[in-house]
Amino acid sequence: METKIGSKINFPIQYLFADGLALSPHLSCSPLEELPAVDSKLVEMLGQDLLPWMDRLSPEELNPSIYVGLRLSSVQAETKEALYLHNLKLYYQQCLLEAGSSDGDEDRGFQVKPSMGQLALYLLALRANCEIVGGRKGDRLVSQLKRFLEDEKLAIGHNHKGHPHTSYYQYGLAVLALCVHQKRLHDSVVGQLLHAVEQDSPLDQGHLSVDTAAMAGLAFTCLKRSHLNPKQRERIILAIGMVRERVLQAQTPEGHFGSIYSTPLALQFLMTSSVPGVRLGAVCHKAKAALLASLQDGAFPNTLVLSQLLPALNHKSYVDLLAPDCLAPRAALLEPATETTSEIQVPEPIRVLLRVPSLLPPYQHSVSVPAGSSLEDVLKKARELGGFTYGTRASLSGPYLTSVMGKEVGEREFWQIVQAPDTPLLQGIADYRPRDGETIELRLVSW
Ligand code: B12
Repeated sequence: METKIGSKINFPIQYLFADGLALSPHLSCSPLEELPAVDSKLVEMLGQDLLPWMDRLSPEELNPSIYVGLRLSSVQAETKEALYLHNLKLYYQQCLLEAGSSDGDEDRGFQVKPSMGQLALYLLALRANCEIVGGRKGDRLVSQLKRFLEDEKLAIGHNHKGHPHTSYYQYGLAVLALCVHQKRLHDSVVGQLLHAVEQDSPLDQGHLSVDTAAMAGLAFTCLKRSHLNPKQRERIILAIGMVRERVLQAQTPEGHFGSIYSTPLALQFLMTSSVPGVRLGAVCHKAKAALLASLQDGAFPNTLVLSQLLPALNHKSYVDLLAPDCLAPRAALLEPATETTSEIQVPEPIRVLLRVPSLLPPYQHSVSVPAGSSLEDVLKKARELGGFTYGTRASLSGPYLTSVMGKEVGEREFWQIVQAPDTPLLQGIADYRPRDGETIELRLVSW
């Protein structure tokens, strides 16, 4: 079973806002802004949550995003960081070697090859250590990523009617990763991402998620600053404005951009996107306040999202990897003290109704689990009871549900997790903890 991080963070809310942050309209998203003292305490606690993950060095658990998040944060894991990067290098370079010499023999060595997005995150990790890819190994990595992007460009097609094999999120991530290493992409490759953003009308709800838009915005900002595609400059500047508008329009009354979990990337993007005459301070501040309130409720147990949040709390974004500051002082993280509980409390049992309406015959069963169990525990219990099966795939966000009752997802389909009657969950099976009496539906949907 997955071990989860993120014990509830018990900051008194008045402490979080002790310096009057909540009311200051002057706090901008500018990276030049002084880091408020309250943030450094918070960052330290969040960084500590990442520490146990730095010890997980098996190929399935290595996550370049964690490394990038820490390097762009104000905290450091000292020797663990170097060891982690070393293992990332061993794994990714080995994968590339295998890819180069596989001769179609897919089964040798690593079971699952890194996706375009994972390779891109690895490139970001190298840059976070102030490395510029070069040499034979580096060139192979860059060529591989460029090939991936060319394939995606073709999959979308000249008429833009197709879809990337992965997603526009990974497309943006790959453009960004090559950009921070100053690797030029053909205008037509950048053009496909520009087109996706240009066609995404916020008035029409927008088909790109806030995360995807923010990732594209970070990629465009990098391209703008690096002058890598001068012929596209005007279009890039306009697209940055469109992304900004899309992200700002997605702000909820509480202050999040999209959902709580897309706010970290949205903030990273907005911090890079200061415009003369446009004050983003108040909106960004509201978002930050909403995030802090959510943290207070222990709402950030997912490592991947934490790794996207840490840079934002340090007023940094992935675009800073264009010129990373590897000498910036960062506070050393201390291993969290292990809690000793004297009494072993047996949690009350709760009942969760699990439904799979998409299949014939539909499945419906009430499952009893101890209070505090994850949805994954519910699925396991249902499987033990018989009549229910499911499968998962490891991902950087945790276990991703890929099949239910033997039904594997097809292209551009996924098993959506919904709290009945109609609320898609904001967390995956490992992180979400259902309450007593709740009904969870697994729906096969297209995306
Ligand atoms: C694209 C995307 C999707 C696509 C993935 C399909 C595809 N071919 O790309 C679709 C639309 C299907 C999807 C589904 C879901 N997603 Co989604 N997704 C993303 C997005 C925008 C990018 C992921 C990515 O490519 N990362 C980069 C690559 C390199 O990393 P990777 O690990 O190899 O990527 C894989 C996983 O991320 C996996 N995946 C995608 N979403 C999720 C969610 C969870 C919880 C898990 C474990 C895995 C997972 O699919 C990726 C492609 O294989 C992220 C945004 C973000 N900030 O990370 C949200 C994000 C990860 N998704 C999220 C959520 C909540 C979901 C759902 C649980 C929604 C739901 N109610 O059903 C489902 C997953 C259900 C399941 N079956 O387990 C949240 C997770 C928040 C959290 N607390 O961890 C994010 C952060 C969005 C957000 N801001 O709220 N997602």
